Amino acid sequence: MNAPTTNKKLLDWVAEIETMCTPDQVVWCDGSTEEYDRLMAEMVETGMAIKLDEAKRPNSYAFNSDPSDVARVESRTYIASVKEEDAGPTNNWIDPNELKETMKKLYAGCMKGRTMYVIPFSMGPIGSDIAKNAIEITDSPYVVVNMHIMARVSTDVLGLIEKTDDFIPCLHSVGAPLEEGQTDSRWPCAPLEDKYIAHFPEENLIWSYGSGYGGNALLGKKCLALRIASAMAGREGWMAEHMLILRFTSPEGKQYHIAAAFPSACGKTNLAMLQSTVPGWKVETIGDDIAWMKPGADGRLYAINPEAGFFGVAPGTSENSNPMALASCASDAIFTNVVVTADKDVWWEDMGYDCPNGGGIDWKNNEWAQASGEKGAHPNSRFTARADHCPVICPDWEDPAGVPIDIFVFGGKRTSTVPLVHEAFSFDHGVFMGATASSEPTAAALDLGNVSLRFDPYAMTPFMGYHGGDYMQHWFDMGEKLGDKAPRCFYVNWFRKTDDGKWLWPGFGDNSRVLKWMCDRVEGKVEARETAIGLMPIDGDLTLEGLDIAAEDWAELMKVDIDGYKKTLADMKAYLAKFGDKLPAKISEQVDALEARLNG
Ligand code: O2Y
Ligand code: MN
Repeated sequence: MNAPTTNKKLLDWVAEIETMCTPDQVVWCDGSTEEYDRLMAEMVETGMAIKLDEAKRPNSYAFNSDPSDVARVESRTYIASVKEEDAGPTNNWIDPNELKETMKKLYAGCMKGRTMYVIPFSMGPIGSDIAKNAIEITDSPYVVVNMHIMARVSTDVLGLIEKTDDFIPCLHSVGAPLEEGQTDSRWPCAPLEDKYIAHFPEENLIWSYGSGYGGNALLGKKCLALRIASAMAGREGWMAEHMLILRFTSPEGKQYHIAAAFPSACGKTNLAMLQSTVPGWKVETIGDDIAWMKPGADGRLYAINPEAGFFGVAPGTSENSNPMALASCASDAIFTNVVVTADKDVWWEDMGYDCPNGGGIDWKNNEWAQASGEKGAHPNSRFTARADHCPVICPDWEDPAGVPIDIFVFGGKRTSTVPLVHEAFSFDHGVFMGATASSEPTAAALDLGNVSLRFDPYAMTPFMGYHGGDYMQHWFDMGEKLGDKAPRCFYVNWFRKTDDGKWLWPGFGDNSRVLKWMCDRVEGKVEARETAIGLMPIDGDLTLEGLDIAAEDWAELMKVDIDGYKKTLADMKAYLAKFGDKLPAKISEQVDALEARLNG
């Protein structure tokens, strides 16, 4: 196909990659339904995709990855800033020239026997002030179809690139060239030691090699919308955060916009689509994973969701936990590493019912029986669903101006110590709460090893595109810029357990009770009690009506565990020391203040 652009910068880059990677052909993508259907048909033909039953799951497909390629690989993810000190202690660093030399050797001829797709896409509504235009080059048709759902793939983006001469180049290869006559594997990828997920923040450039999975390969998501965007935002005075965005509307019609940061697989998608149990209050979804936020003309902070779809964790998604996510993937969806049932539908663990017919084809592409006790779906298996298929999508989710944020929520998965909810004394205290958020690790990262507690500033540890200390300082700077219009900050923990392992808080829809208390605080409708860690609900203000919670369980959820916090404080100090002299003085002041309060 003739290139559908005359932009020299883009044509030169595509030609340079073609010369290096030597694909059999180059295809410029247009984001059309015809293109999606054609690629799916080709992948069904080669056996990479399974077409699901049209009556049960219209226009939907399942894929199984290679067992070695099932999640983001943090150990192979690099921030290749010019100076090592600019990558900071949370990132792997290699000198950019050295990394490019290494990767160029891998890229040489890597698309032999394959098609090179050129995907024009926008993160954020096309043409929005805060959106970014980008091009992903990939040799994976699976990536193309997922990008169709997760980003805005369109030739309109090429029109904007013609005008602005500006785009973010993202290069991806599965790293598995095909020799003449060689049959392709079902899920081509490279061994771990050849995988590189590389970011060059000073050049706004992404190079990914060797993995076809999720965040490693759909480069608009974690690579662009978080790692590269956070570096851009730090330079330009805006924010790119690992946050869901929701609208919470009161019975009187007052809207509150909440942005919440939780580490991977801690229930962001569930919270974003929550069904409120507080009478008259409703949640509408704006985004489930990433927020881009800029101060608006009125001095408030406005947020957009740069994505167009959800790449949600399948296991645990059920009519009970998240009916809206299930509805989002009822049709036009892609499933990766789930069970394909005998009647060609999908199933995963904790879907709320047993696998129909007792089994199917598991994520490793083998016959599988649920009775075997083995997991049928990979714990990090995913659905890719269109955001506009979510029944509770907010009517303004694509407003290019974004929505004004009232509340920031931080949190993590802590089975002990951290109470259900507390509020920051000030925005700076909130920045500290975000910087010292901690969680017990999950399945979304392949290679964290045996870690019991992970400090995870702003849930951004794997996604900060520059030094974490500078990143924290950027939060303080944003607070200064926003002044009294800065969002109010809260910290939640939905995951407390009793000593015998029982959940203390019902979670899911009942989390709306906690959100309602936050809104009441913003409105000045309720007072709070001052504790060593922050402001907490006065009994009776956080409605428990209709809930069957024992008084001692509620007391436990509302308790400030001073000894537990003293231990966390010691771990926190050791963690913060990693940021060296880049640790903002305001963080140290907050540590001292917390220590004094805990000892007071
Ligand atoms: O394992 C992957 O590649 C997906 S990771 C992911 C996907 C959607 C939303 N968030 C995440 C994450 O790791 O935070
Ligand atoms: Mn995420």
